[in-house]
Amino acid sequence: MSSKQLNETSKFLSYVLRHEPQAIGLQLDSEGWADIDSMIAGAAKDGRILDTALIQAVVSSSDKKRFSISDDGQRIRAVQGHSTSSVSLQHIEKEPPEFLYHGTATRFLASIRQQGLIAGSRHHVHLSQDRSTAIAVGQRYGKPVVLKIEALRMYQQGFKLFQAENEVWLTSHVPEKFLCEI
Ligand code: HQG
Repeated sequence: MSSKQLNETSKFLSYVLRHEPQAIGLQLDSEGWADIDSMIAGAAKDGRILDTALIQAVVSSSDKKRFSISDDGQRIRAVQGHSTSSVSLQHIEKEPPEFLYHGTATRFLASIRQQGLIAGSRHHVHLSQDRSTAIAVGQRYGKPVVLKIEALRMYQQGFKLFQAENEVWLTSHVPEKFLCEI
C-alpha cells in the first residue's frame, strides 16, 4: 500500500463519512456509524475499489486519528469534522485547559473580528491544544495565523466545550471577546 493510496483513500473516507454519504448511497446513523461492507459496495459502484485491509490501514495510519472502527469490526465512523445533517454525534463535554488555539488564514481575520469564530459548514468550530497543530490547520487556507482562545473563561461563563475521541476540541461559536492575540 503506497502512502499516496492511503492518503487518497483517507480523503475519500472523510468525504463520505463527514460530508456526502449519499454520494455512494451510504446510510450513517446519528452517531456517524456506517456499515463497512455497505461502504465498500457503494464505493465499488462509484468505481472505487476498497477492501477491509486498505480501510484498516487508513484508520491505523491516520496522523489525526480521524476514524474509528467499532469493536465488532463491522462499522466505521469519522470521529469529528462532520457537515452532514444526518449525523449529530454526542461528544463528551469537558472542562478545557485555560487556553486553546485555532489556526486560520490572515484573509479571514477581519471577518473573525466582526463575528468571532463560526462553524461554517461544519457542526463545530475546531480548536487544538497546541500552536503547531493550529498552524498546520491555518496553512490550508493561506498565510496562517494562530488565534489564542480563553477557553476556560468561556466554559466558566456557560459555553459548552467538547473533546472528540481524537482530542480535537469542539464548540459551537467563539465570540470575539474570548480571542486574545488577534
Ligand atoms: C474560518 C482539519 C471568516 C476558520 C483540521 C477556518 C481541523 C471564519 C474556516 C478541521 C470565521 C473553516 C477543521 C469568520 C471561522 N469569518 N472565516 N467569522 N470563523 N472562520 O475547514 O477549523 O484534516 O471548516 O478559521 O485539522 O480550518 O480534515 O475548519 O479557516 O481539525 O481531519 O473558516 O479540519 O482536519 O474551515 O478545520 P474548516 P478548520 P482534517
